[in-house]
Amino acid sequence: MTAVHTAALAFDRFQRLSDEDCQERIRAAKAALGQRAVILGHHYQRADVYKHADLTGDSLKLSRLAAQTEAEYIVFCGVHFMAEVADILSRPEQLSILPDLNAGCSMADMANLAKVERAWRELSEVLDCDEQVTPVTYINSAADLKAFCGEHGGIVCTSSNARKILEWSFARRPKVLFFPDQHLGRWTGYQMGIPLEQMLVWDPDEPMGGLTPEKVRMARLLLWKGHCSVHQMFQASHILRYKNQHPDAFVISHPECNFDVCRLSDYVGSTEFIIKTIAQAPAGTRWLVGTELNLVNRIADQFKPEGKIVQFMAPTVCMCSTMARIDPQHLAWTLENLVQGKVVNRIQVPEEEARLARIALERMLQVS
Ligand code: CIZ
Ligand code: SF4
Repeated sequence: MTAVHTAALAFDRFQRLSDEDCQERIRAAKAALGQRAVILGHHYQRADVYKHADLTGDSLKLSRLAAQTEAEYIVFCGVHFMAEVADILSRPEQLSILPDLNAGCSMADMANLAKVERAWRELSEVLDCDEQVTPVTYINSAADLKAFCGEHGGIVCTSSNARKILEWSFARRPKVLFFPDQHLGRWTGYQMGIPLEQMLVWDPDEPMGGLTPEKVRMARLLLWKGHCSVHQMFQASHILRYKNQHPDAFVISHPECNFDVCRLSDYVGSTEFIIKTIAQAPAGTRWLVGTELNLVNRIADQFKPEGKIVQFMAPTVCMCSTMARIDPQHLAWTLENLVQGKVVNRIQVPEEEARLARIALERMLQVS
């Protein structure tokens, strides 16, 4: 590992390459690495990077699959928290790599350990948190928040298993502090029959989350004031307009969309769910889809031969701009360094943090 910092190929030379020139270099480096590297492509990844992926899927599926491979290097074309999960769930000898360290998740950044610890302290003034509150973090969060959940009897969830995870949580303690995505939390709580008045937003920038002690005592689900900047672009009006033009269309949305969008949708679910639902639908059906553009474009192309019409929900372009930072230049740079035995952009979760985060992730894997 010591050579890593000394003689790695500089990124500058790659930055000037065209997207096309990178394609051949990526293919050549991949061939040279063979089984030693596995490239993971998240559903939201841009097409010119996604096409090089050995494995594709959502964040959890990819981390699980990567851990099952023999690969020494896990090159995660996704965002930072995903590469952290891959590091935590993979074997000690496998290294997790994020081709651009700036590929973060704006939603994950809406919660941090200092703010969550403050929330926990403030809640402890009103409640016995260890007896009454389960902390639940969406997988879209930093590893130290997963560790916080591991340490405090909490758990991780994804958009595929959020309901099972909340059921597990409420079976143990009467309240849940859910972060960082208020929309996933609210929609899941609503599906479970929790009244909206018992799901209150916790604003981490206000003392006591902006709530009174009475409200805290009354709430069952405390929803962190966070959201996805991509999914917040979809609006109820987009659905109403489309349904007006195409009354026979189906609407399918990701649970990171706001409550009105979810309520007006025929189906709500994770990326894996969206793909599966449209795949299984009869030929000739029409779909309006509320999730990231790269995935919607891919689904549209994939099912066009079956006569399925798949359209993007918003009139404007909504892409995950942070994931898009993983471009052909960064992938070529990462792989060519690996060919030369240089590991760049390794994501390594500190040991104790990883141990606690693994507890919360393993609870989730057991429950779902
Ligand atoms: O967990 C994931 O991969 C994300 C970010 C979304 C989803 O629904 O799969
Ligand atoms: Fe994060 Fe939103 Fe991008 Fe998903 S789409 S990775 S929640 S910023």
